[in-house]
Amino acid sequence: MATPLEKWVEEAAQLTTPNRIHWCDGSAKEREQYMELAVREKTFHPLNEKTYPNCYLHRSNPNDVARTEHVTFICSGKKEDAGPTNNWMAPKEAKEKVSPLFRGAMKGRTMYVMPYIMGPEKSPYSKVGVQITDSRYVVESMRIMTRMGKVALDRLGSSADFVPGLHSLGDLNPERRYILHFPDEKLIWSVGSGYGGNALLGKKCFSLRIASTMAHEQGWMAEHMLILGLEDPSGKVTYMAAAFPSACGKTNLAMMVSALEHMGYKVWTIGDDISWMQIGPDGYLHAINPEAGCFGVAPGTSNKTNPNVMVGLHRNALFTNVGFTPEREVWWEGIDGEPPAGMLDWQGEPYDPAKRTAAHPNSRYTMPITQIPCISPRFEDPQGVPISAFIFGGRRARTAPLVYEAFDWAHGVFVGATMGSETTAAATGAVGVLRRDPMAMLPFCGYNMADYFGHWLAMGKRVPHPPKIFHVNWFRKGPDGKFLWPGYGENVRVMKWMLERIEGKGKATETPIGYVPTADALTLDGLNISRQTMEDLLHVDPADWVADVEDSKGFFEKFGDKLPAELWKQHEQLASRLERVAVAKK
Ligand code: GTP
Ligand code: SPV
Ligand code: MN
Repeated sequence: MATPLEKWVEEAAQLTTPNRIHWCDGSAKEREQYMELAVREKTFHPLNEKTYPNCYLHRSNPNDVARTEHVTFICSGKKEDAGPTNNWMAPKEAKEKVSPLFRGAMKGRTMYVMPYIMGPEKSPYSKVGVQITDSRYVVESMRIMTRMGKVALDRLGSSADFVPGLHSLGDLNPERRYILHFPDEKLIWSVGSGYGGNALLGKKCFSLRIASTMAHEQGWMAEHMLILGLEDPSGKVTYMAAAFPSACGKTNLAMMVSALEHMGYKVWTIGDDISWMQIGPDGYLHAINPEAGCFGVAPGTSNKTNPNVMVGLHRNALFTNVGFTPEREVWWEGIDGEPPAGMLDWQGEPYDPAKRTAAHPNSRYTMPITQIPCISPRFEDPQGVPISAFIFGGRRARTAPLVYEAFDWAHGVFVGATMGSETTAAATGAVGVLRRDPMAMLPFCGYNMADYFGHWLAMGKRVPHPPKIFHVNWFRKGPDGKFLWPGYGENVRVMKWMLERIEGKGKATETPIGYVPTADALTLDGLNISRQTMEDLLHVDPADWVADVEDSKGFFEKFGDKLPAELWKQHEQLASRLERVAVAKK
């Protein structure tokens, strides 16, 4: 008798009518065979065998270079369950509308069936997904990003407990592009795009949008968070998870080479984008990284900013939409040095700075995360790692100080819920516009965000040892428009202060928005930064914050009666603390 998986694959084949069906086993031999085909058809271009062994360049359709949030839908039974921050379509209507785009879409092509595990192979917290696709780029990306193939099929057996994801490139027309999530069925449909977050369905679609609905139903958390361990001079490792919006520094923080390594502070990476967390037997939230790879922003990555990544991506890596040199090496803005002569830009044309950048601003590398030198020895730990701190953050040219600590869990949830960040190239649309992006989940929460806030508040009550909550801003600018803080490896100085706060030490001033480090609380040895700049970085300007409170009020109002009363209470309390400061000043 056919298994639920076989039945679903059969249905998908009837709809898309491929020439043949291939079940991916995830083996090295399979990769080799596919790569040969993919190179022949120019989906991939092999890089220099000496300097980048087993690495390939891919150029996507220029209209398909980032996530497209306007065509991403949550197809819950009721509109209210998707909430005011998601696009919604009724499930039946969505299927009627999008089925025709899948009909016959794989004619003359191969359908690949990829079973995959999100999470360590042996972890009880891991989950199985199966993606169908007609894109070899997607197959090779999923091979890196997940535990794909036989290993997943073995785990699944004949069970129906998997998240199906149907994907086809379609005709790559943005007018016929849809990314649909059916939270009731735990099903994903994606058509018309080959881009990462739209097409690698294990990533944002499953591990965040669908998983967040599962987590809500089952009492755990699926978050857009990196996971790292900070080792102190005694060798003790404290684990933290941080939620920053897309292209706001998760990968870089997770893999940083600590500027305080000589003092014994070192960072170990567990994950750089997504965290699944359950309450462990020790009363801490335990986090696993569902992914096996890293899909990172290329521009700005260099031996200076992120040497760990630079080591990692010299083998078995894919590069998407970066520059290509005559030596068959990759190049992007910020990699260091002058643009090499004779380079092709990301569209495959001779590089001309007057025309376009060498690499697309959202160009990416894809590599097995275990290739970075700082991968944590607990990366595969089935029980995950206990989390002592949550860090929220975003790009704020002003307003938010370098770091502050929330007063308690409920206040921390408020801090996360009112997070603001200037938009980036990771999604299509304007760049640099301030938008509210709660917990960095605005584009990734699979249900009504008001209920999501309620879930966060409830989790705080259920977790015996909830993480402390912090907020950071590496992107504050001075009047000259330049970043005030050097960032990258220097961010460990801020993490060290957090560690001290977790341990009940670390000096702080109480401000209306939370605890801010005193001017002398951060270890600044070896860093050439003026006292004035530090004061500017840590400054809490009441006028800016009054404006911010006003803006977050408008955001909260979108949720109507559904917004938890606790968040309105926090909002009023912040407003009155700011008021008090203003009165005291007069
Ligand atoms: P996604 O993968 O899209 O979710 O992005 P991310 O959050 O992982 O961001 P990533 O670490 O890739 O950084 C995005 C951009 O911000 C890159 O161009 C980095 O060079 C830059 N960046 C990262 N950390 C810092 C920092 O501490 N300071 C400054 N100024 N820039 C940073
Ligand atoms: C993001 O945009 O947050 C990314 C890239 O990490 S993608 O996987 O495309 O979502
Ligand atoms: Mn990243």
